[in-house]
Amino acid sequence: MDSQQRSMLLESSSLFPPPKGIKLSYGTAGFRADASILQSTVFRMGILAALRSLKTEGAVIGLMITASHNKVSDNGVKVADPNGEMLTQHWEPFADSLANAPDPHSLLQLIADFAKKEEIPLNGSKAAAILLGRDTRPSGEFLVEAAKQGICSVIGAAASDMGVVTTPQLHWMVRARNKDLKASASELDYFDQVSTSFRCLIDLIPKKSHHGIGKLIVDCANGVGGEKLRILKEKLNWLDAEIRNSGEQGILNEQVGADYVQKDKVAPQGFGPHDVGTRCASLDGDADRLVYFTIIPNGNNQINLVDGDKILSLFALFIKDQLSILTDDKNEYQPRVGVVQTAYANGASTKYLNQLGLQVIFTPTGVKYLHEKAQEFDIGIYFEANGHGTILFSDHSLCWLEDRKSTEKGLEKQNAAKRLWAVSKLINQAVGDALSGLLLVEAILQHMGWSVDKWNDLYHDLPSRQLKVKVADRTAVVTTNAETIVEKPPGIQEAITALTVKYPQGRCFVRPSGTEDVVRVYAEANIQESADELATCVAKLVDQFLGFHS
Ligand code: G16
Repeated sequence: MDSQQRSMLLESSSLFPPPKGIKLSYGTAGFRADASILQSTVFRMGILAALRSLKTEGAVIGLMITASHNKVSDNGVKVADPNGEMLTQHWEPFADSLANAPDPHSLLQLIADFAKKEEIPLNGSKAAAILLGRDTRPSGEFLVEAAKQGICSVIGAAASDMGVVTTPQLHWMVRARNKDLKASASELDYFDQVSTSFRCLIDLIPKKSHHGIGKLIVDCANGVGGEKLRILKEKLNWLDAEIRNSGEQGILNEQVGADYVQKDKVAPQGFGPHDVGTRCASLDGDADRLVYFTIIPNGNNQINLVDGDKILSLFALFIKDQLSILTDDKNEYQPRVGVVQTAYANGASTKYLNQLGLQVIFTPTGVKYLHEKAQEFDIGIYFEANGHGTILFSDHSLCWLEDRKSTEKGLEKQNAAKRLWAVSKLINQAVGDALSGLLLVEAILQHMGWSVDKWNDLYHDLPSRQLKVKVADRTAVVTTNAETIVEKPPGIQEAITALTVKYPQGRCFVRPSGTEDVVRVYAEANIQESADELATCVAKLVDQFLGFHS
C-alpha cells in the first residue's frame, strides 16, 4: 500500500470511530443494529466493497443499506457479490474484523494484511465500482454518506448512488451490470424485464383457462415496496392489485409486513372483515420477502397463511408441469430440478415436494446458504417459510431452453419452453424478490385458473408456532444439522427432545437469530394447542438455560 493510500485511509477512518464496548458481527444477512451505532460499520463496509471490486477485476459490487424486516430504528448493511448474490462467506471473517477494529491504525493494518493475502492491488492501478442503495429508513441517508466516504478512501474506487430501491433491485442491477454485460443497467431496466416477462407468461395462457382470478390486495409493510409496486402496476394494466400500507402514514414493519403476518399469523393493520374472500399478499420492509393470506370470516383478525413453502410448492409444480410437456421423450436431456428448504419448512410441505418426486435439501437459515445449494441443480428452487426465495437456472439449462423455444416444432412444447424461459427472466436470479415473486405467483394462478384457496389446498400445514426469547448472550447457542440440533449449551437438546416426544407429530428446534438479538423457537405438532404448548415450554427452557438470571 503506498503512502497516499495509507494517509487517505487513516484520515477518513479517524472521522468514523467505532462504538465502544459493542461487538458487531456479519450475521444472517449482513450487519444489523440500532442505526445510531452503525456509521463506522457502514463506512468500513464501503472500504470492503471497494476491495471486493478490486479483487474481482473491477466487477461492480453492491452495498445495500437496509435492516429489512427489523424495526424502523434499526438499520444494516450488506454486500452483493458480482453475480448479485450475497458476499462470499469466505470474506465474512474479514468483515467482522474490519467492523470491530478499535482504531484507525489497527484498521489500516488489517486492510494491508488482507490485501496482501488476497493479492488485492492497492496502488491505484485498477478501478473499483460500487452500486449503493437504501430502503426508506430515515437513517439510510446519513449511512449512505458514510458508505461513500469509505468507498472514496480507496484510490480508484467510485460509488454510484441508486437512491431508494428494494434490496432485490440492487442485487439485480449488480448482476445485470456484470453478468448480462449491461453496463448501465438501472431500475428502469429491472421494471422493463419483469413486466415484459410477466406479460409473456400471461399471453401464453391457453385461452380456455383465461378467466379472471379476482383482485389482489398487497400490504407493503410501509416500506419501499409500495412505491415500486405502483410503478409496476402502471406498466402492467393487467395487474388488478390494490396497494395498502405503502408508507404514507404507518410505521415501517410495525404490525404490518410479511414477517409480522407470517410469524404472528394475523392480518396486518389496515386489513379487516371487509377483505374476507379476497386474495391478499404481504411484502417485508425492503421487499425481499413475500407471503399470501386470506382473512378468516369472524376470525378476530386470524388468517389462512400461504407462506414461502406454499409459494415454493406452486413454483415447483408449475415448473414440473412445463418440463413434462417439454421432455416427454425420456431419452432426451432432462434438467435436474431440486428444492432447498430450512428447518422452518412445514413438515407437510416437505412431504408434498417429495411426493412430486423432487429432491429436497436442507440448509441453515439464511438465503446465502440456500442459494449456494440451489446452484447445484439445473433448476434449483429455494424458499424459506418466511417468504424469502427464488428460482435459479443454470447457464446450461438456459441455453437448452433458448434453443428449444426456437427450434421446437410442436406448439405445446414450444409454448412450454417459452413459459420456462419467461420464468427465468421474471424471477430475480440474484436473490429472493417479493415483487417478481408476486408477479410469478399471479401469472401461475391465472394460468391454472386457481383461486388462492385452491392453491392453499395443495397440502395442509401442520400447526406450528414461532416464539422469540431475549437472552443474555445468544451466541451461547451453537447448533448443528441444519440448525435442528443444539450442541451448546450442554443438556438443552436432551431437554427439548424430552418435551417434543410428548406431542404427536411433534418437532421443535431453537437457534440464535442472525438479525435480531434473540433466540428463536419453532414448534410443530398435530394440533395447534400442542404446537403452542411445546413452543411455550421450550421458550421457558431457553430462558432457564440462557436468560438474565443472576
Ligand atoms: C434475513 C435473511 C433471511 C432470514 C431472515 C431471518 O431476512 O435474509 O434469509 O431468514 O433474515 O433471519 P434470523 O432468523 O437469523 O433473524 P431479511 O428479510 O430480514 O433480510
